[in-house]
Amino acid sequence: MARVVIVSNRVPLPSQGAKAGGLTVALRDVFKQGALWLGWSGEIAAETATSAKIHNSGKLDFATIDLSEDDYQHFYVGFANSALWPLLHFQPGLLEFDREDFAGYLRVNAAYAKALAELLRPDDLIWVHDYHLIPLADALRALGVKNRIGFFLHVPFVPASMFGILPPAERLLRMMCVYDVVGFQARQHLHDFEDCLLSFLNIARQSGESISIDGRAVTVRVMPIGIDSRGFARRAKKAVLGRTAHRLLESIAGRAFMIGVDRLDYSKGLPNRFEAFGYLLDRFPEHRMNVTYLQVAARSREDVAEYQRLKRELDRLSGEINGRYADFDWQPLRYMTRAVSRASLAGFYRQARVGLVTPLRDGMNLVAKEYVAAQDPDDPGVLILSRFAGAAEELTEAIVVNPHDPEEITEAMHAALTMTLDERKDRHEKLFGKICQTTAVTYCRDFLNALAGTATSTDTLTSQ
Ligand code: GDG
Repeated sequence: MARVVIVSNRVPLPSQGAKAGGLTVALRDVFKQGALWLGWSGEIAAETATSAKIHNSGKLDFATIDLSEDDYQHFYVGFANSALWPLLHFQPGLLEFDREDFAGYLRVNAAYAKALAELLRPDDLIWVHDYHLIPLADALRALGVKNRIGFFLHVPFVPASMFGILPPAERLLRMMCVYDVVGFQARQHLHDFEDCLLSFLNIARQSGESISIDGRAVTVRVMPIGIDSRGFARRAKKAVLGRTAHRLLESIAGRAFMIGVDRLDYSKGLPNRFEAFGYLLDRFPEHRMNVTYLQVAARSREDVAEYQRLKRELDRLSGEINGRYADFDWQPLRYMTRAVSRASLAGFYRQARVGLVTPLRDGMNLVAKEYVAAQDPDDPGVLILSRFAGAAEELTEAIVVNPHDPEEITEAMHAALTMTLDERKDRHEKLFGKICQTTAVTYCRDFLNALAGTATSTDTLTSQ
């Protein structure tokens, strides 16, 4: 059986403890059968390494490379997170393009390729993740690597009119076409990718899931990421009996409880959500003293200036809302920028009458799925979901909102807080059914089957 080699920007090294992050969470349970995972160590060194350090960890070997400060700044802070991330989240106003950053991006991808090429076996299946690594297949092919290589984009893709803003748009698009398989979270992202192919390269999909470029076939497919829904449901059921959940329950003192869990990122729509909560207390006085909203917003990418601005904005908004509405024994908005443990999170979701997931754009958004999985089917909470999260293509029984309209979010909060038990149960049953259909396992299996060239069979992963 072919070995699976995963490449992503960061690797979930057990010695560094679990970090918040969608990819880590989705893949953790699946690759128990032996695999290699290569990525950045998280360490800065004098020089970027072109040979990896190997960390043996049971069946899963990790290979890491250190980056130089200069490469970290140009590749990670610069091109990946100050150009590609804002653009792919429809924020061209935040895009900062710099040729030196792009050169750093190509240089680091070449270093990853060199480090990986030394470790490859001829029949390895190489699965590359996310926007940091678009040029990797091109860099590997330049070194003579012949293995099958697939790419999955965790974030959205954008239409040609938006992608074209990026100076090296066409070059990046060509690099995506070097892969054998390119996977997207949602139909809309694939549609926008095809729009770019047509506009920039004059390539149209003929039939099925293949495009033809320079005499090669590239499989392009929607493969939505999922979670271990039943496992997460069990975890939540247990967590709610634990000490942390008990402390939360005591502190909310019988009030309705709403939760949001997001990395502190401008794509997650947090200022609008906070504003919407302020309007809720303004417009619907019956909720004053009767609802508590907890926003867990773990800090991320603090080296990028825009993230520091966002934090200041949220500090201001939360202070304003609490200053205006709090009473001596009630704080309406609890906002924390520390991460909480995964077990605590599962219990918190289950205790929440409303799950707030209102990103301005999101590839998928796993929090939406975790919230649904964690609910008590006999007394479930209500998911409020942005129409611009990839998850909205599947989770249509949520209350779906436009996250750019805080008042629409307010109305959704009111509807969720006053929804009948029958309606909550009905919506939850359908949503839970859906997240059990598309799971972390089906996602990995679909991708690896496509990569192995056995797109319709289901045995690639299970027979490992
Ligand atoms: C990218 C795409 C796509 C968050 N805070 C804490 C914590 N988390 C966990 C959540 C969830 C994960 O992190 C976040 O995943 P998301 O999917 O919501 O978002 P991104 O990190 O932006 O991920 C996204 C994803 O990749 C996967 O393809 O869905 O669209 O942007 O699992 O629970 N976990 C803990 N403490 C926290 O404070 N333990």
